[in-house]
Amino acid sequence: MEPFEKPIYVTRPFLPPIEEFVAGLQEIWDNQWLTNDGPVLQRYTQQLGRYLQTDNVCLFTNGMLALQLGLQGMGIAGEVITTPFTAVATTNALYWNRIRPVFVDIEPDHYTIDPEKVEAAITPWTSAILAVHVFGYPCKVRELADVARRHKVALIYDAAHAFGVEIDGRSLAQYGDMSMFSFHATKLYHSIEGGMLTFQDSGLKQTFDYLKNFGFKNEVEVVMPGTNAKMNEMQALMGVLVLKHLDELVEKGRAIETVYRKRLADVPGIRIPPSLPPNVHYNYGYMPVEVDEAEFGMSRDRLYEELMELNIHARRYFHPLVPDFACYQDVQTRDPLTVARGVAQRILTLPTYHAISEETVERICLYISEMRASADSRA
Ligand code: T4K
Repeated sequence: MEPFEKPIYVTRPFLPPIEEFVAGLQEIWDNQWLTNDGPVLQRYTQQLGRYLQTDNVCLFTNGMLALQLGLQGMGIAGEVITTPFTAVATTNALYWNRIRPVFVDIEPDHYTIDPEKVEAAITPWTSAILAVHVFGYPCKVRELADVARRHKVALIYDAAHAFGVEIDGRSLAQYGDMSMFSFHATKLYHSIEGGMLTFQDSGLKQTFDYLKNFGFKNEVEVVMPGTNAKMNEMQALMGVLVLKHLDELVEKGRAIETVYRKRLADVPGIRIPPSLPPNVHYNYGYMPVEVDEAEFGMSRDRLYEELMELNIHARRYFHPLVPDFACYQDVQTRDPLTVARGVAQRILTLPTYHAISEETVERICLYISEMRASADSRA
């Protein structure tokens, strides 16, 4: 097995033609307006609103701050029921609001929070559910909405991975009370760094605008102790330009996923999450698989290392589980998180992005199946 000459990363950002970015920069130069609700940001906000069919859009410098300020602006406090199988940013957003995370288990197919476990964990102190459309796989939105309604708690989605995902032709932004989308460079759709909140209560817009700009109402009035979480004009420009290419990025991701599914389907010990139902329009931003050590003949970590030797930089998103990080170990968890712990031990996210060739994906799959075969011959 020959290593790849250049590293094959888990993802690479899509960059629009540089001439388009330079033309946009010229406008920013002419405006001499770099941040603080500039004209490019305003145009971008409107564009996103049209795309998502909502006026309730607020942009931030990154997804973590968007979620943190979103929770603050909604007045979420006490306990929030959330998933352990996510990027630590989800839980950190609770931490920065002094909210206690209550971790409950996930469902095994697509790794999203289990609505029955959520309902069982509700207490008088619960103010919200914070669910994650992890890898862009939609949560069980109807079941979660029922639980939230029955118990009168807010339903908030970390949709960091889910820009472009739709159920029944409706963007995931239309579900729940508020959703946060990350536009970080490692996401299928990005604005270099960036974050967006979408929400149902239009009254929140003003609060979010205050919170991301120190709490300023005007030059002489500060109405709440906000922070600085504004998106700048260069980020907005990148967001505008990448948006034009979203459909091609999704289509490319779909083609790559098809190759992985075909080539890995018969490799014993490699499990690919089931295809999503036809009413879901997926964005193909991630390619997670699970490695069953007994069946594959090699642990997930060993496979990760062997791939690294071949210059294939797969990632173990999301291992360790958030409650297992040192800084969260004193958070009491009643749920043993059996499914999440198993998934975190087995998960491996394989490279997928617009510029990866199908030949490269074929070669990655071939190496994985050869490793399985050599594990067999050693046995
Ligand atoms: N909620 C969830 C569920 C999230 O996953 C995240 C972020 C957030 C909230 C918070 O959203 P943001 O505040 O980030 O908007 C990455 C990202 O930094 C992070 O955005 C993301 N989740 C997390 C899952 O992944 P790392 O540590 O894996 O990134 P890094 O630097 O190792 O990059 C991964 C690979 O991408 C590299 O091996 C090479 C490639 N890469 C990366 C960058 C930055 C490039 O080719 N070019 C680049 O510019 O965290």
